[in-house]
Amino acid sequence: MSGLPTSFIDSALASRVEYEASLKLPDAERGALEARARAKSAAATAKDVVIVIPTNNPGKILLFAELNPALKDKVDFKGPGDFGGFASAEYKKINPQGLYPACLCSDGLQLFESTVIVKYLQDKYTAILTEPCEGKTLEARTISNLIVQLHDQYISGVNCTQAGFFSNQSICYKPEMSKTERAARLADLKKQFGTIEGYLHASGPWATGDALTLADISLYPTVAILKALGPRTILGDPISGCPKLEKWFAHCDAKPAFHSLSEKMSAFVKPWPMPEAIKAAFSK
Ligand SMILES: N[C@@H](CCC(=O)N[C@@H](CS)C(=O)NCC(=O)O)C(=O)O
Repeated sequence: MSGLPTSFIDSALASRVEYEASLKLPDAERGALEARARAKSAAATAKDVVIVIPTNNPGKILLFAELNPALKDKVDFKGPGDFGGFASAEYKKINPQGLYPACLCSDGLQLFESTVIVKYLQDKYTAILTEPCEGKTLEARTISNLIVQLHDQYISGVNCTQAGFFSNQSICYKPEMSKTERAARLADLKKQFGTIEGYLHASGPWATGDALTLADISLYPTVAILKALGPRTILGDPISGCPKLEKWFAHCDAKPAFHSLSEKMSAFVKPWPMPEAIKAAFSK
């Protein structure tokens, strides 16, 4: 078989013992062994690639990376254009839901769902994180999990990918939604923020107390994007009437990593014509 290494120096195998043992194998098996070892060593040096658009669900990963500068050497961010464009067949091979974000991990895993991806990075890179976003107490970690769940299930996520199904947050930008559904989702969105208000730490400054958690990383991008969209349409200020959320948001927004994400998302949604069109149609 051509292309087989003729010495240990040329081999991808990790030790001389392994290399010498491989010489006793048939060529095809040796070739496969060398190929696996080459792939492993390439993956060991490769970065994770997270595919994003500048909106709130991918925003939690962008924010986590911004808060943990050492991740710059470990994670690259790419956009839809690098994978065949929005909802392309190529992208759907990575994320069958056709939604953003997704992650091509350096170890070969392919992931989607923003919370799964952020937890993967949190777990994989524990040793180099300066802001691990993990609560210090059982209570903080558990309330953080609850807020993330409320956020992902009842505010930002759509749990059916067939046409005509929507998340609560999309009342601001999906014109196809019926008026009845939009009114119900508007009430529910307010209710969910009210529920989160009840679980927010009384004195903060972060969602669950004195340390950043995934609750902050998940909630901030959503409140920020809805603060940009809401006043243009039927929502208004998404957290009006929630004083703890208002105080928490101001605390986050004063931090450059948070504010710069908010600015990126605001610039992305600024040209959208949908919010005003929805408002006009809703009042008819
Ligand atoms: N539960 C998913 C939600 C993903 C999601 O809805 N992403 C939005 C961006 S914020 C999206 O891809 N929207 C594109 C579309 O609706 O066509 C997650 O957390 O990753």
